[in-house]
Amino acid sequence: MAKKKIRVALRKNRHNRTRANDLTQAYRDDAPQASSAPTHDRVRPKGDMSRHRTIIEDDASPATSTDGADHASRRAIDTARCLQGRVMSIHGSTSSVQTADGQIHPCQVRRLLKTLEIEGRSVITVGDRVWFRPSTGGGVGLIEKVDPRSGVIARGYRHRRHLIAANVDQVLIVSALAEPGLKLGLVDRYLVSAECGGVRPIIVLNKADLVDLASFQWVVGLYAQLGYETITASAADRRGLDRLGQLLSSGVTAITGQSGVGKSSLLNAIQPGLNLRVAEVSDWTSKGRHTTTSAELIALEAGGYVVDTPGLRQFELWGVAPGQISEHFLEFRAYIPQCRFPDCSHSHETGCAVKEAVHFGQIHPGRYDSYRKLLDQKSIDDE
Ligand SMILES: Nc1nc2c(ncn2[C@@H]2O[C@H](COP(=O)(O)OP(=O)(O)OP(=O)(O)O)[C@@H](O)[C@H]2O)c(=O)[nH]1
Ligand SMILES: [Mg+2]
Ligand SMILES: [Zn+2]
Repeated sequence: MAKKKIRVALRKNRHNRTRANDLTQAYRDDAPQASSAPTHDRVRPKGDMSRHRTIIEDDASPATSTDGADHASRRAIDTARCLQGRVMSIHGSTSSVQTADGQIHPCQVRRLLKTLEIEGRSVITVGDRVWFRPSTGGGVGLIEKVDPRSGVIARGYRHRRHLIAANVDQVLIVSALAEPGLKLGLVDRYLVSAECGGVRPIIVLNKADLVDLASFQWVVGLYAQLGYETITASAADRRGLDRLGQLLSSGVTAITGQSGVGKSSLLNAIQPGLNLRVAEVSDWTSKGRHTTTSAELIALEAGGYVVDTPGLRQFELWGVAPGQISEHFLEFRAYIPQCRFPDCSHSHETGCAVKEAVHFGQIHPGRYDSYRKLLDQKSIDDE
């Protein structure tokens, strides 16, 4: 196999305090910690920048993107000395890695892998499949390699990628019909994000016990017509829970949605005894709640794994060029080839078939509105 030398900066793991790279902390702060990583910008001796180390890696496996894990996945390791497992949770610099026999091994990321960190972000995330050298004598294992990922849940925050979970098969996009009220712009944003990450989206309209459902039938119709499974649910009256339980019983499912929409409550209702923390009072109006503070992979009794994610206050799309956003609005597809200009952005152009379809009621104006907000990179505040 062809080998390639790559140069890695040494300063990354020499100067950063490990504690500052704590993902859990990032969630607690309600913002990915990369945004608070001025430690990189500290004044350094000039020669410091040139401190590099050369490592040899396989040159054969595909690089799907430029992030640290993909680099990490291309590293050659001595698999005979390693075990394979799945990252269940990350607390500080220690990850819990589960092997096929169900055992949990506390592991740290090998220092050489840490050098591939980008902006202080850990190279691993919950759901990653990793190879690690088990500890001898009760210590921690060392993660040597991360397998290539499929199905990622990621969002942007202050122009950086915040990876929440990897190797996810489907995502429940949970919104509350009331307390807090439905924000379809946010649903559309999560939908585009799921499609981009290669994860099947399922829409959950939650807290159905609080509203008259008749006035929301059009929402169910709108998304069902686009081919998205749309479930009305309530932890309070157990509506929709059978179907959700069924969906969750295989593969890995992530649960996303703004804070307070009842994600943890739904999981607790589906599997009594799970005891995920939920907000004690329905104080969805108060800011900075965020009861769930870090992502964690949970094995369900009925089979399948779930990742309960914390709702983030701001959610930017990540990894989608403006020109690609329209591809993820499925109902636009039929009209796009009829636009006068081949590079039509469906915003200001004359002869735009998409805008015409909105005008004639073939495309829902709310969906077009969501598209325009995403195109303009306007953040939809989830407060
Ligand atoms: N009426 C009603 N209230 C609900 C329902 N589900 C959850 N709640 C209430 O909504 C509040 C928030 O629920 P959580 O489950 O903590 O919400 P979450 O989405 O996990 O929130 P974060 O962890 O902050 O992202 C709690 O006070 C729940 O009791 C429901 O089906 N009906
Ligand atoms: Mg929660
Ligand atoms: Zn157009």
